[in-house]
Amino acid sequence: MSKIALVTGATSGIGEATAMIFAENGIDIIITGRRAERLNILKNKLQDKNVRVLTLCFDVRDEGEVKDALGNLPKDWEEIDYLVNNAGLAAGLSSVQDGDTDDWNRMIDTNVKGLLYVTRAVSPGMVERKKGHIINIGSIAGKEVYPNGNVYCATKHAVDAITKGMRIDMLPHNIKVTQICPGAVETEFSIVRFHGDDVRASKVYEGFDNLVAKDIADCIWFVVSRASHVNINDMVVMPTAQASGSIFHKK
Ligand code: NDP
Ligand code: 8X3
Repeated sequence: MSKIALVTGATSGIGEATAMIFAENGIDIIITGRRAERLNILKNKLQDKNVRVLTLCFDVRDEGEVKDALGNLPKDWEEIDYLVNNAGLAAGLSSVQDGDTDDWNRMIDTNVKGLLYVTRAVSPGMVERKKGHIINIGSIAGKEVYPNGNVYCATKHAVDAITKGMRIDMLPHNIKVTQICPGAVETEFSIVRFHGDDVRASKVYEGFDNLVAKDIADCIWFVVSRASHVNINDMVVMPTAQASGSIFHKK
């Protein structure tokens, strides 16, 4: 029987590329996000790879929606092998004294609480079956703090801590837990961060070779395709031209 992966935030960027690499490797795939139309378009592309695809449209911030979607999976989709907690965002880039509390709530609710709600719904099945692999998408922003990154960095530091905690909790149950921490990847991330200002967003990636979503999807595939006794705990992946959250070598 083929394995099953669930990727949150598959309507764009890293999640979409990850769904594709799973499909290319014969993994049946549950794709989630809030944009139903994009999920359907992606479903068609993934099915071309001859795998089964289930779309689930929900907001990870809404505990009820998460429970509803993941607590009522069709029988032949229940046994999830890989959970990729990818859905997330940055909103705004400003000092704490100038920060927008709506932005803060969006980031905390999505990046921290959303990841927890999804994991709470999926992990008991893994524990029961004594197998599974959870991959959390952290960030370089979860390893250090950069100017005006305050709350986004805090949410990714939380992902870092939650990942370590999960690994301890899952240890007796034979479940692998990995964190992948990318540097700058050009996706819709900066457009979302700057509230739709795509000119400002594109400037983030000017003057150096940024990562692309497939670079991170390749890393995710690497970690899930190791032998059963090997777990990659943590992976920090940067563009060659990026040394830290805020130090870039730009042409
Ligand atoms: P994108 O904006 O391209 O993709 C984000 C995805 O998250 C979308 O599919 C979006 O789907 C989903 N999402 C956002 N909010 C919610 C929500 N409330 N409920 C459900 N799904 C949601 O960005 P990336 O691909 O770059 O980001 C993916 C992850 O990678 C994030 O966790 C981000 O923090 C992290 N990351 C990104 C880096 C980068 O430089 N790009 C670097 C380090 C980490 P929809 O809008 O349809 O709901
Ligand atoms: C996303 C990339 O540069 O904002 O996590 O930390 S960055």
